Amino acid sequence: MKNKSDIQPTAVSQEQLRAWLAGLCPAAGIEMMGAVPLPCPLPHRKHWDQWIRQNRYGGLEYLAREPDHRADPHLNNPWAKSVLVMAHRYTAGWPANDSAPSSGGKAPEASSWVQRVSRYARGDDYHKVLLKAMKQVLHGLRAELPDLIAFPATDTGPYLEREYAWLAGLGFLGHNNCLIHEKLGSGLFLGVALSNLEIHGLPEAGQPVADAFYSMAPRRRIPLASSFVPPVHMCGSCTRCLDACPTDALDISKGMDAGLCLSSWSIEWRGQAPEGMDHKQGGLLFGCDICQAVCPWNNKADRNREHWARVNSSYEELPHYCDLKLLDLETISDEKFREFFHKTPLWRCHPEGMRRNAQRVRKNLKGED
Ligand code: B12
Ligand code: SF4
Ligand code: SF4
Repeated sequence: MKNKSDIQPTAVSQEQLRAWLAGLCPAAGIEMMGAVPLPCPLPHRKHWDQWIRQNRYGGLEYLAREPDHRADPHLNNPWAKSVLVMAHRYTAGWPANDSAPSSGGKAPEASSWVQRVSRYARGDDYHKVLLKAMKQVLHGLRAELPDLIAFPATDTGPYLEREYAWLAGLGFLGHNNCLIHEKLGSGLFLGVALSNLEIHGLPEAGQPVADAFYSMAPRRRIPLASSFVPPVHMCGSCTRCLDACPTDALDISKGMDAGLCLSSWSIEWRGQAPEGMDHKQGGLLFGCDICQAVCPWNNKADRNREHWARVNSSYEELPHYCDLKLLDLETISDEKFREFFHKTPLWRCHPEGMRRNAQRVRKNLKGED
């Protein structure tokens, strides 16, 4: 690898890039890809600073570390000319009035597992799947542009992935905080890659584009004038996600309070839920999909699911461990936890987190197994 200070830009036109990506992305399982030029002032920097100041990061201390570098990757990487952004679908949408929001419409008969575990955590570890797909696209690009340098990351890098995805035209930012595509909904994982790609013809840095360079589903039927600036959100007067959140974690003007989000308690935290709030977790064992399941954009995506290519089957099929009962999980040994969940997203909560979650849910469900 070159010393980063020696990295030179490599130029490409938007048109050329679009043509290459039309072949590379579908072959790799990437459903959308766009780019944001660097340096780039973040339009929501003010919101984000306020979010940190108001301590809404729920004890996830890494989010508050080095805010300037997080908001501007160019500070540490002056060689970088763009952030490439990719999206990878994990679900085709949520049916309206889903009685078990994590279920994909199959619960309760099919399996209690699908009622209790967030859909994003159903299949293989997405960090590995998405990273592999991103590397495949970058490898293909490098065959055309031998001087391309790009460092892919998903989740783990200090990047505000949703903000970049919005700027790159992959969707809008909903009141539920998710990046939502008008046709594909929000069941999307995001990944970014800092690159030395200088892309000609992008709008001014800090301004969102109307659509991605590659998308399996164009955002609008009629291609829009290049001067069109897409809105930040397309929620209109809807507040369904805010109303449905069991813990009131969402706020339109302040963003999410991550300390109140069931995803934090059940996945990220090692300790207990906030005092007196155990019951709010209801029957959700790992993660929470409620604010996505009630979203009309996801309900619409679900109605149109047959129209689009299928989601990677590993995310839709039930995992082999889906028959595990709450009682099994409440007492699961560290070894068994490893045996079942290593290389799956559930690994993230550690064995003690899984035992705690199962105990809490069993109590909430009055001993149901
Ligand atoms: C920390 C984290 C969490 C935390 C905090 C979530 C949060 N809303 O901030 C917890 C553990 C709660 C969480 C939960 C989930 N997460 Co998470 N999470 C992250 C992570 C690592 C950082 C997010 C972050 O920086 N948050 C700080 C806030 C302020 O930033 P933000 O949400 O990105 O918001 C930006 C814009 O929305 C914008 N903005 C626009 N308007 C406004 C208005 C206001 C008032 C504010 C404050 C901001 C704002 O400003 C922000 C900064 O640019 C990202 C990966 C990454 N590196 O980005 C994944 C990520 C956001 N998570 C993801 C997923 C899938 C989930 C879950 C669905 C998992 C689950 N089922 O349990 C839930 C969804 C909960 C929800 N409704 O947001 C995906 C989102 C994909 C998508 N389509 O949006 C990401 C991108 C991971 C990935 N690589 O795919 N997550
Ligand atoms: S994921 Fe669940 S707890 Fe978190 S904000 Fe959405 S509805 Fe609320
Ligand atoms: S439920 Fe309504 S308010 Fe929430 S993100 Fe979806 S459209 Fe926006």
